[in-house]
Amino acid sequence: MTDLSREQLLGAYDKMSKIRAFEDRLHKENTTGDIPGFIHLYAGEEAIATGICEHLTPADKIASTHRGHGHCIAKGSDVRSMMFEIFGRADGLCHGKGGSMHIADLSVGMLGANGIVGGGPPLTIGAALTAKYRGEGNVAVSFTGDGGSNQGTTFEAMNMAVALQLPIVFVFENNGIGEATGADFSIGAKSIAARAEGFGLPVLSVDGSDFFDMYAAAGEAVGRARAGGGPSAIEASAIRFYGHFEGDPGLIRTQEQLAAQKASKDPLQIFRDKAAGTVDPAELDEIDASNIDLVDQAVADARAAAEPDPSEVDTDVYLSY
Ligand SMILES: Cc1ncc(C[n+]2csc(CCOP(=O)(O)OP(=O)(O)O)c2C)c(N)n1
Repeated sequence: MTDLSREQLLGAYDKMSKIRAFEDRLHKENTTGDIPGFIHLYAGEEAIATGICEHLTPADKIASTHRGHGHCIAKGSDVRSMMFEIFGRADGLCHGKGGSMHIADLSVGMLGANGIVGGGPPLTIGAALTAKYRGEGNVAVSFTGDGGSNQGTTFEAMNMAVALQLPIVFVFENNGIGEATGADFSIGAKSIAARAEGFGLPVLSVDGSDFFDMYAAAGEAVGRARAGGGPSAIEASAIRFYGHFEGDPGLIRTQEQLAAQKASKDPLQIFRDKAAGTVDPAELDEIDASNIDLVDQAVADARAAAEPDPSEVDTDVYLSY
């Protein structure tokens, strides 16, 4: 099944379970009206970010999308500081000034969530170029949705990555929908993978609901980049469990369709099924319970914490060189 040790398996499950606990809780918290700004939840896509980030070090850089909490957690950001950030608190990861859609954590190589669909790939090109010139074996990864895969910025980035043979992996998270537009309609060529191949990238198409598939593909692509073998792309299919944003009535699919999708494409359940025999389900239950507690405490602390002082409105915003 995999060459991962039991400890590595538990560590990977812990990340996916943290993402799920975080997102499920935010789904509830958002209804209170106490969270400033929009939030987009990553539940259902946990295996994609985790499968990739298990191959990365803090010196490797990732660029996220507007759906960025899972990428942050998988890259190693502190869940409590993330919750503070999403509640707009002074002690948040970005001192409460980024919120959900611009959350970033340079300490772990997470260059940021991004309100500009297709904004991540060009950012990652910069990081990959830096990595190549420094020659320290670091890599860059961009996460992009099926909608973002149609952006001109993404095309330019893929072309530049191939032309310059950069150490980069383009991960396309194909959840089948961009806001309320089906990928089968918006992708003229009908295949993200074939289009990426057209740019000269080696491409792997995987079930992004399956951590083990994702981990194997990521190992190949990240390994190639790290060894100086150039860029790759991965098209990972998955479903999102919630609406496009919190507050979206989700009319694009019926509750029955969603329930059927969740029953067959739940990354945590797929992990449990595949890891049975290697990992005791009771250990995974304990991980889930401890992550629910962690998030519980993070919400309570964030709610009680101070907002940034108005006098600091323009700090952390501009950078001088
Ligand atoms: C340049 C730009 N165009 C449009 C939007 C509005 N918008 C926000 S999210 C989104 C859909 C993105 O879909 P996808 O890339 O598939 O990611 P998903 O939401 O499915 O994770 C759109 C069109 C935007 N934020 N930026």
